[in-house]
Amino acid sequence: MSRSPSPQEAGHDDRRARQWLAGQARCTGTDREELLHLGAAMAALTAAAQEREPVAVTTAPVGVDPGPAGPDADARPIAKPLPAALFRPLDSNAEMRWEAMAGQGYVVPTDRFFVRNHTVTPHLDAETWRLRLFGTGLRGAPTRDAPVEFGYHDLRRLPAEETTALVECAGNGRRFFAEQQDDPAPGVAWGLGGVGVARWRGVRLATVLRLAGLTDAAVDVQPEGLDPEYVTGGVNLGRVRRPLPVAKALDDVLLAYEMNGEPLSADHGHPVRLVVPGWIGISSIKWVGPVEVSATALFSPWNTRFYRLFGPDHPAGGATLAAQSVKSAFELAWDARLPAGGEVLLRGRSWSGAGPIDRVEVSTGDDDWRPAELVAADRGGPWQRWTARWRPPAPGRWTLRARATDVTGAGQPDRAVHNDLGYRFDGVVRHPVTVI
Ligand SMILES: Nc1nc2c(c(=O)[nH]1)N[C@H]1C(S)=C(S)[C@@H](COP(=O)(O)O)O[C@H]1N2
Ligand SMILES: [Mo]
Repeated sequence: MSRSPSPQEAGHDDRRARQWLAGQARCTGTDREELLHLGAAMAALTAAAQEREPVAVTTAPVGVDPGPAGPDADARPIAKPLPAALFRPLDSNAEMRWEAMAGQGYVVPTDRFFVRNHTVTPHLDAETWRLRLFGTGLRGAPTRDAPVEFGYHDLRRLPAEETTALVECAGNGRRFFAEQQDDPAPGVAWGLGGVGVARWRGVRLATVLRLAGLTDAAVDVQPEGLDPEYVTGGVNLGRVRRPLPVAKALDDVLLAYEMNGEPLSADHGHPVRLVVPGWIGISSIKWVGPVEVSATALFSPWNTRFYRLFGPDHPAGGATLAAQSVKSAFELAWDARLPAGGEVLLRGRSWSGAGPIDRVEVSTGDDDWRPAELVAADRGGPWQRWTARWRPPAPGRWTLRARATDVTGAGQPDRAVHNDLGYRFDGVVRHPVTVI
């Protein structure tokens, strides 16, 4: 589960921001002559591409959702059960309770994996679903209405890959800006449960892009979700979408159709989603349908308005959200009750978007920091389990703290740096417990 070095989102976004300011952003019109020229070449190229690819037939069952037909037929924003022992609901989202990970293995079981929905979970039929690639960065499919298409079974026949990757919402931990720093930020009030690690299986986006006729001119790849369009403040911003630079798209990005050994469930992107290892959760577009591949830079509200760092501590126009920050969580309920008079084994996990965790320290009192014991098998992976022994000196209220440092040397400060939209909380969280 090692993570190969991949293009840094920060560099990409900064380049895009400069191009944007310089007025190089794509305008919507398509050159008619180019369209006709490329359109003629498309059919031949698509046919040739399909012949080239070795076909490994699989007999895996198709995960057809039993729910009602049509994207908006189900009024509930989240389809799976949200038992109070596993989740804290937050509007159309649900965060995992960290005590739900106590006694679990490395990955988060799908029944307790957090859900982040801008609108509602759609119920899509894998049999009629299509991945539709188009754009000026493809040979022969310049426009949205004449895409290169792949069906679910087409993807299943392509070479499969499996990766263990972490998905975390950029706003995870936002609640603590208000609770610990008296600096509230608008948006979903995540505790630390907007994160999860799963085993994802699918086909590399690179494989599909090459089959679709990717050219050397391609710059950005923008997947779009098939969930309802996102309306905020009375403005329809269209489908959830965010561009990726082509270098990242060709690196380690997966078009996933399985999560933890099962076909993707409705809430997590059935039939197919992107998994973009190391990048903030919004990059991993669920229910992907159209994919624009462009020879010029692409922009969406999800990389210009949202998921940027705004505020006095950041450049005018905002800074990119690069890899996720360092965080640590105890596998304990908030206000957990722990038994007095004996030794308690505290368990937790730490993670960082910038690289594997190198060390973790735990405090149970006034700055009595001591090293936690790391689970050796997790070294180098997307998160790190750890344990620490504690003998509570007396009954009463205690505050537990954990702080991690990743291999790049990034750690967790006592106070996270402010940004207006409350992303990237990396402060040390004060976790209250009662010893009885
Ligand atoms: N189409 C679509 N994709 C989406 C979203 C969405 O609302 N619509 N939410 C994004 C965000 S903000 C996050 S954090 C992850 C969450 O993935 P999960 O719900 O499987 O945990 O999905 C991303 N992909
Ligand atoms: Mo997110």
